[in-house]
Amino acid sequence: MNKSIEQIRTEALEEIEKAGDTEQIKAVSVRYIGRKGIVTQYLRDIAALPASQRPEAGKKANQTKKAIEKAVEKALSKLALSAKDAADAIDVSLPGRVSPRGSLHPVTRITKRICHIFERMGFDIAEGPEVETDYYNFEALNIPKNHPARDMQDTFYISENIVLRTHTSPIQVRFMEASTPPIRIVAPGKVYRCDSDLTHTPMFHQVEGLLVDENVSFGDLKGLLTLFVQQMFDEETGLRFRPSFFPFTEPSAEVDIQCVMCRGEGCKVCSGTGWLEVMGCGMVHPAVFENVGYDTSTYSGFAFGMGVERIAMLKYGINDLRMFFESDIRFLRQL
Ligand code: 2NL
Repeated sequence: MNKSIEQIRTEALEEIEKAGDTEQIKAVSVRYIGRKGIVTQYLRDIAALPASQRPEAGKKANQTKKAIEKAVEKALSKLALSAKDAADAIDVSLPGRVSPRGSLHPVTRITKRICHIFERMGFDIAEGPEVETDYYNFEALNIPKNHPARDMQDTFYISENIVLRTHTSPIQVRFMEASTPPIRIVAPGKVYRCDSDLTHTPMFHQVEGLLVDENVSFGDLKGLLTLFVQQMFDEETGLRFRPSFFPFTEPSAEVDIQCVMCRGEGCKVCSGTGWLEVMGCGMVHPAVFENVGYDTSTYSGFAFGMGVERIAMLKYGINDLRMFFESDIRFLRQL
């Protein structure tokens, strides 16, 4: 026994204090209170002391052993706690987790853009039901009972008198019924036709427009649609009005714009004609005004309608209509 028990105790506690990991703490523990440890040995050696010294020496050695045990235990649990803290800690140097951001569908974007151009010219947005009565979808629009558009082959019938609207015109009929001129509205929305092939989907999108006031002329219609085409495509885009027919307008016209691909030279997109059909229009038929109770000697008006997918295809240079409906994220991200 060349070292005092106090000295042994001080050294042991110092070593435990310095031990950096579990391994080192355990090694210190073994060295002092293991089977052949310094304190263990010390306890054994007490037997050789004179009887008078044994109780005092034994007491001190046992206290030392207990103190070391406690210190080891404390050091180990402190280490375990700091390991847990490290595991829970936030590493501020890691790159952030990026959550994918959504965006508007190209059809929605083009719809908004079309509407916005007319809104800036004083038009309001009007909406209405997609499930319509035969009256609002056909009858009020001067589409007679025997008209091919009314055929089951072309229209989705819910029942004898209820259909999925085939155009957004019924919105405008409802709007006229509920108000008095002057009226300036655009009516965007989904429309349905019993048709499905390369260039037709059973559901597509339309924007129609209606202006009713006193002394509205076909010249006003031409002026408005010219401004629209120049803002939707570009200032340089030429347009022409070709005579056409719709039951709800008279006279009626198709609007063609100079081909956006070849600028009117003639190419695959415009089938060599240099022109692309973009919408239909005309002066509101007197029969439609009569159906909504407007005095045709006071009021006149014009209306127009366009397919949003068609405009979107021309704007984005897409040749397959089905791309809009497949929800392929790679396609949608490109636009
Ligand atoms: C097209 C042609 C058109 C209208 C829609 C309309 C609405 C009312 C009265 C008269 Cl309430 N007309 N709408 C007029 C002419 C053409 O759409 O090709 N759409 C895709």
